[in-house]
Amino acid sequence: MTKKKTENIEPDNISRRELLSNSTKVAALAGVGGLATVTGGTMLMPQSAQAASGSSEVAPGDLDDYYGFWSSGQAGELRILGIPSMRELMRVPVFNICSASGWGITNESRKIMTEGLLPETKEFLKTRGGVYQNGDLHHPHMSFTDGTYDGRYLFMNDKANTRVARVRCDVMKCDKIIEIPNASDIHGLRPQKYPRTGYVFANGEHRVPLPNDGSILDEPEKYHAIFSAIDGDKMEVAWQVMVDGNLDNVDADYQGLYAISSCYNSEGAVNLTGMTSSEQDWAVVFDIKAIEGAVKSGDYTMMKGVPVIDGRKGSKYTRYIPVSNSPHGVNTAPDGRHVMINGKLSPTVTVIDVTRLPDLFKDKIKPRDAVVAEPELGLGPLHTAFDGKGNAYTTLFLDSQAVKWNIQKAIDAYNGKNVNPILDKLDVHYQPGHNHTSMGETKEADGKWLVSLNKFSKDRYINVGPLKPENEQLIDITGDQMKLMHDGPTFAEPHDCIIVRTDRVNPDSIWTKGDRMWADASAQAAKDGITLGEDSKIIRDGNKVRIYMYSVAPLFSMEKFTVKQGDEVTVIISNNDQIDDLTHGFTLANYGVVMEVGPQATASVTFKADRAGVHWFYCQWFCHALHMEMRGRMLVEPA
Ligand code: RUQ
Ligand code: CUA
Repeated sequence: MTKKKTENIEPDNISRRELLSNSTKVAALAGVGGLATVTGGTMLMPQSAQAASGSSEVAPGDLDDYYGFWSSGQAGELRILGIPSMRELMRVPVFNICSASGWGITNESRKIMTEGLLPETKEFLKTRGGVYQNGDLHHPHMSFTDGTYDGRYLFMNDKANTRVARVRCDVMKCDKIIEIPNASDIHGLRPQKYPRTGYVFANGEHRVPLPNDGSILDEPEKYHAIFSAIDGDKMEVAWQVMVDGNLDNVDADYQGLYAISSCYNSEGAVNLTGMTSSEQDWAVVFDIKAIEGAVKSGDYTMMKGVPVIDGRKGSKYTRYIPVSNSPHGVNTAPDGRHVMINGKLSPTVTVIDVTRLPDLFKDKIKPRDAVVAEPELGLGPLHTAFDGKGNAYTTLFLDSQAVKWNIQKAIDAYNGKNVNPILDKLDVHYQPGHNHTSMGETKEADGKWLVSLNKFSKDRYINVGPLKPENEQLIDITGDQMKLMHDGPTFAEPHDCIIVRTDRVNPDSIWTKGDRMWADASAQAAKDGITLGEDSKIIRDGNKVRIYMYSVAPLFSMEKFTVKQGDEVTVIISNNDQIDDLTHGFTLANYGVVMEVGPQATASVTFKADRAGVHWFYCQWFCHALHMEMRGRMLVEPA
């Protein structure tokens, strides 16, 4: 649809950003709602005016109110969008190989991609290029402090190769990737919300034999699914819990006491008919304090260096709350009390009240007594988001709708009152999976924007061939009725996202010299007597050659270097430019070598100089009027 500015008129000569940057004026306007106010001859708009005005337009040069952190599914990267403009701002390579930045090719990225792998995986990858070439990034979530985003890290899962990664929010680069032992295929992932992250909870979705070394094959009754708690500071698995069924999604409470996972395939089957044969599956509740106690007291089995607690049905560390067949999304409401288990195959969402969980663990109540509502919302409920005003927004995959409903009304209806909790339904296009509201998974949910991540775009765009983009829709939720504002096509597959107020994230514009990202290069330079960014030198060490140079637009400090065919060459480049947005690159022609070198950063890459001849290297990041001339030669003497 065409974006238009309506009711509220903004003076042309004052940008919204200028107005909003004056925090005292904005504070003075709190509570003014969607009305424009005239103060001292200047017309001011409160921040909420944008949503209330019925426009999602962010004019050229104006900035967005929120960061959207997007997954990319099987593309393996993290994406950053601006909300409400839905402009894609950046792609952060994580599990994928990136042709622009050299992620997966540079020494720094390859270290991150390999150091957290299990020994057997390192061995397996030896003949496969050393790193995994793909990933399946479903769920990006930010670290929390006291129930809201703290802007330190983003955590995300890789379903394809059983990994969890962390992205530093100061530079928006991945700094850790770990492989999760004992589990298979990490799917659901959420950070601990309180008191802080703390743990990152991660579900191993598929059941496999333990150990999965071929000694057990087609005996599904001996397969297990594993729940993991990762220490988000150290990026190490703290403990694991073995469960019954397949773990799907997970969320944490606001008390720091429980994590809850949806769990399907209570049948323990290995095919579709078997997995969906029973009418009932579970929400599994993990008692974090009790599990920590078990780790202390030794009530676990050590497996691949991780304490694994037996949390199968009947264990004191878990409770299995029966819910209808094949539940999917798990979402804790910002009221700190209600956790939604989305029905998927059932038209219902099951609402669990966390204040009843202590009694459940004491066996004072039955598992189903923790359920306080179960509204019937429509077909295919997958995920639920919140506005912080007591309302929930659930995606209906089969109905292709977003449904807005009231949590209290759903509880009243469950208690026999004759009320309809459903407040509104909106068609989305088409088949929504996840949805997300602005700040919606924190206690600061602000009820402004809802994004519906739709799996199909079908007819919404001009045809680009058999493979169509997905479609993400921006919905204004400030009014009683949801209002569709914007269609945004995206490439495979924006599985999930979070929407974070911009004041929570403060990335640097240039790197800090000596950053730990290139600690290895710094250490090697010190050994070689090199000052990074100052020395331009070739160090030969047997058949290992290290080329130290720096760059200042539009020059590399070396116009040529000579090596011998067969040498193992490491090129280390420090970008001495100190200006915002002045990234250089290093692409070595016909060697498959590329790297990004940000302002004040150092990056390195190692390759075998097995092709003799003249090979130009050039800067692939447009940096200067003479960018095309920013190049040099590698001369490889034939052996
Ligand atoms: S799960 S479409 Cu991979 Cu996020 Cu629900
Ligand atoms: Cu440096 Cu282009």
